[in-house]
Amino acid sequence: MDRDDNIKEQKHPLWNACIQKEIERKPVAERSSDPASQLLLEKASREGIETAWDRYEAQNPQCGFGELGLCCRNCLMGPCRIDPLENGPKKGVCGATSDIIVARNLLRMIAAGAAAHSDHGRDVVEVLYLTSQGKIAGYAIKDEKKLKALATEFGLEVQGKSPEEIARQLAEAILDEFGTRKGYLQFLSRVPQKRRNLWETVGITPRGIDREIVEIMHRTHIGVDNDYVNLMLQGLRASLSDGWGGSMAATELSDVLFGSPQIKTCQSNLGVLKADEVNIILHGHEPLLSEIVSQVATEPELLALAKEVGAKGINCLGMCCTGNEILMRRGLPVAGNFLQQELAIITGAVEAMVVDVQCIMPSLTTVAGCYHTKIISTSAKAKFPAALHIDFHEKGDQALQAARQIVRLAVLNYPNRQQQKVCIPENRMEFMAGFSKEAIAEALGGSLGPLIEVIKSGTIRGIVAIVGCNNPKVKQDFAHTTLAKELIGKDILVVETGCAAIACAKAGLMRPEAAAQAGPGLSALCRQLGIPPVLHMGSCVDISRIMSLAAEAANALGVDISDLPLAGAAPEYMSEKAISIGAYVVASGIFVLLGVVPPILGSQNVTHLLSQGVEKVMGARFAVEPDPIAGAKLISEHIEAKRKVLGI
Ligand code: SF4
Ligand code: MSK
Repeated sequence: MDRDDNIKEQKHPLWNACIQKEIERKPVAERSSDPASQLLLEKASREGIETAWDRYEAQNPQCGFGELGLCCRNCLMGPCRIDPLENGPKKGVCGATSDIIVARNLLRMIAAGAAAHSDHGRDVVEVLYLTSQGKIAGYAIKDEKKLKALATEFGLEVQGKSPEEIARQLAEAILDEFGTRKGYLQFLSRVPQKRRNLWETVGITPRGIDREIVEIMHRTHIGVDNDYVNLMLQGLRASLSDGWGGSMAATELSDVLFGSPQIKTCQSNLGVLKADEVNIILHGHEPLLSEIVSQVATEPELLALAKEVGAKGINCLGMCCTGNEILMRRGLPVAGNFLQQELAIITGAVEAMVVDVQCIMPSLTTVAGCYHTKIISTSAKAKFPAALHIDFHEKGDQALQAARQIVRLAVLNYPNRQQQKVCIPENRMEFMAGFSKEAIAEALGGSLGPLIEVIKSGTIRGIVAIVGCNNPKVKQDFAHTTLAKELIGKDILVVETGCAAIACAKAGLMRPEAAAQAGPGLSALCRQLGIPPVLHMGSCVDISRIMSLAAEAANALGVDISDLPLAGAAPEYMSEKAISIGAYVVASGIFVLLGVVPPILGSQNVTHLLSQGVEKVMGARFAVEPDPIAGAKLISEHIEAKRKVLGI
């Protein structure tokens, strides 16, 4: 198929059809705590544009069976649902109880989340493999030091070999991990021995991600695994294969290909859009697309074309985790987090929104139909009716050519901007990012030792990872920022990834000046190092950076991860990936606080297992607390209890 045939602009009936229906809307101040989002929600309301908040409110009341996790359609004797009311059915047609149905549903969510992260990881490994063989243009090995360290970790000889040869062997070894027959993952060597022994005893040492996901789908088929405890153990095992396998491969090899993040200053929020430049938003997850598009956007021919059409330049911006990837490595501005994707188009100032995979709302093409924005899909795995599709195969020079074509289309779309519809909020916030584990160690003088010392001395009480999405069930960004402020005020260092990190960046909590909001110990440490009290560690898959850091700290102290004063929190999560993340964080020994109730309350046994029983085995559990102030108190109590046991 030649390149022109790859461009398919399908005119959908909804294209150019703004939604004029009158919608009863909640006040914007109840929907979002972000002033830029509030401004654009007002604009959406005036222009009759429907957003995720409108659709959420229209869904209410949401299905009670779904909320409790009590509906099953795993076979064609169903769909079945368990009615918690006294006279309702208590078993599905096959005899499945609420325990079985809730556990199976949760497992399938873990499988989907783990698959999303790990398929992203596989794409990155495949590009490294092609790069090592010179079969792809536009990519290179940027971090040879990390490449050699990883190869050594995988038992490969690096002496006397070219970077390309090492990269080929490493890519082959990691590709093998996806369906490995050796029965364990190489990255598990990072985990303290005590925890590995525990996983072995319980029978949840993770194998290759492909195998774990297939096994979840097998076990949750009608009439296979009917023991909710046994089911949940497989859920933990598959999630560990994500956290210590697929996600870790995505992070580590992205660093090899695009460079390990270093500390830098960036800009956030919709005020980063420029009134007199071509604005291109890169949205989704994989850095493979965003890195190359942002690279070609600096080419002289494309900049000259932008001048020709009357623009002063080309402004490449990120959104969601693609935004996190390019800000961590290139320092490019991030326009917003999950709930701002529609709002970005509503500014009327976006020439193209380029998307790959994950967290991309199907509504984007409808919203774009009311403005001049082109939605350009690029992955064969994620197509959108009414979007322009430009295939971004990472082979030969096609990725480069596709990237140039995308930027060109955006530039040529600039004259179509309707000035009377343009509203760019003034809200823009500077912040520090790039806190990879290596960059943190460098800032501390070469190792994590000083960080461990300040935790031991009590200068900082512990570390909490705040991660995850936005969800219209929660006032946008409010839970993320309130929880972070409460924790730093208690001298707890906060590390973040994903849309949570973007929320705190926009709120000014990632500036060194935010040290003034921290407790005395953390504040002094931040001033001494010139860093903020809330550190941006990257995208969703980069939670693996946090896991590696936790493992390294535990190994240095000679304890298990579960002994450390650590916690995780997902105050506004919505995606199945977050369910997988929560599961591997708990299985790794870290307490997790959720701000949104997961769909498990239909089974008292599963609820009890995850909120209490699991602690006896894993040394960690889940807690649900929608109020971020009460949540911070719970976390602080947990951290102080851990300190007491450790005797620090
Ligand atoms: Fe109903 Fe059982 Fe089939 Fe589920 S697996 S739909 S509970 S019969
Ligand atoms: S992008 S998974 S909404 S964090 Fe990673 Fe944000 Fe959640 Fe997607």
